[in-house]
Amino acid sequence: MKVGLVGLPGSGKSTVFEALTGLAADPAAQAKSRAQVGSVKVPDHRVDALAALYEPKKTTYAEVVFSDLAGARASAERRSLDSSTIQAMRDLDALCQVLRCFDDATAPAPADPLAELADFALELTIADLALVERRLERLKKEKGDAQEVSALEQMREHLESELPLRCLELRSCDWARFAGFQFLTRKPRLLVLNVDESAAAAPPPPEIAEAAAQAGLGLVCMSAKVEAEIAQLSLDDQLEFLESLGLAEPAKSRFIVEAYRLLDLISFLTAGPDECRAWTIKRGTPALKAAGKIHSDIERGFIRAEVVRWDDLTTLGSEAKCREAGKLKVEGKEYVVADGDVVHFRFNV
Ligand SMILES: Nc1nc2c(ncn2[C@@H]2O[C@H](COP(=O)(O)OP(=O)(O)O)[C@@H](O)[C@H]2O)c(=O)[nH]1
Ligand SMILES: [Mg+2]
Repeated sequence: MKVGLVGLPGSGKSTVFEALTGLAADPAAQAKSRAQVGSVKVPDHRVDALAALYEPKKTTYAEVVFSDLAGARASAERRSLDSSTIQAMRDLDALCQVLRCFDDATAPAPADPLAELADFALELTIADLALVERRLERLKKEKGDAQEVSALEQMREHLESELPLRCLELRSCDWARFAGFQFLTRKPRLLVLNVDESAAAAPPPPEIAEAAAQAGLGLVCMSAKVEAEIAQLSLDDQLEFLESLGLAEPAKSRFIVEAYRLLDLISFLTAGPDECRAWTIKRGTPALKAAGKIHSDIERGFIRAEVVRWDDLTTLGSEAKCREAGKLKVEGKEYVVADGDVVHFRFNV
């Protein structure tokens, strides 16, 4: 899963990146306006419990890859995004928009997260509209498919009313047909409200929570500066620092929970003396496809999936005990894998 940090310059993207990945901003990447990439292990108490049971050689958490899109520069008169940033955003699974909600003496204006949100939404809309118009022109010249033309005209009208494509139902074709366009206003978007240190533990301001809910966007509140400092500490010191701020966990954990919810992702697990591991899949994935996530050979030679719930396994202590207790299910290709399933795939090699 690739998540990109986007937003206006000075909103705190690089600081959020540091808070999430523990990696400091790389000035060389920034100077070349290149995206900096870092991954975050997804904290998972189920993996920890399985590792305590099996004492495996290796413990592997799921990972989310973040990129800090350093190229997002504003022009002086209009806070517009450059074309390389827009292109980089199209390749992402989700956009995480950082909004400045702290006062910064060096910033050109006081914090106005609602205006930032509206400006940025408009930028995404304009970028998608340009794409739709270019395609329409091409199709008209080439006398292209009438259904596609009609769908694109519907999109144009919708975007011209400043509405995101996320909330458009097409009349003449399926959205799948337009997957290659990577429309920005259809991407899941998570808002990160970057607040002042003094508000690190406060709930988000109600007007922003309301705007996020109305736009159908996820919202996480954090003070990136504080969280970036926390990320540099040892685990013990982290807990102490968090407690002194009135926080129960680092923003990273809340952030990842929100990102999973937004993208409708879940984790299934594999466990044994060699490795205990979490795997990320989309909710609703059948066992056969989940097997392919581990290895294409397992998908190809799939025989069956033996499934136990992680808490049954850690309570009862072994797969054999789960089988005796009737807690082990034998499932076929079509079985829809659930969050927290521990799966043992049987397959032909
Ligand atoms: N007071 C305060 N300053 C912050 C916070 N987050 C970022 N900054 C500062 O704001 C400036 C811009 O942050 P940066 O992460 O470089 O923004 P970017 O342009 O979006 O990557 C830097 O001087 C940061 O130190 C925060 O939560 N509180
Ligand atoms: Mg930056």
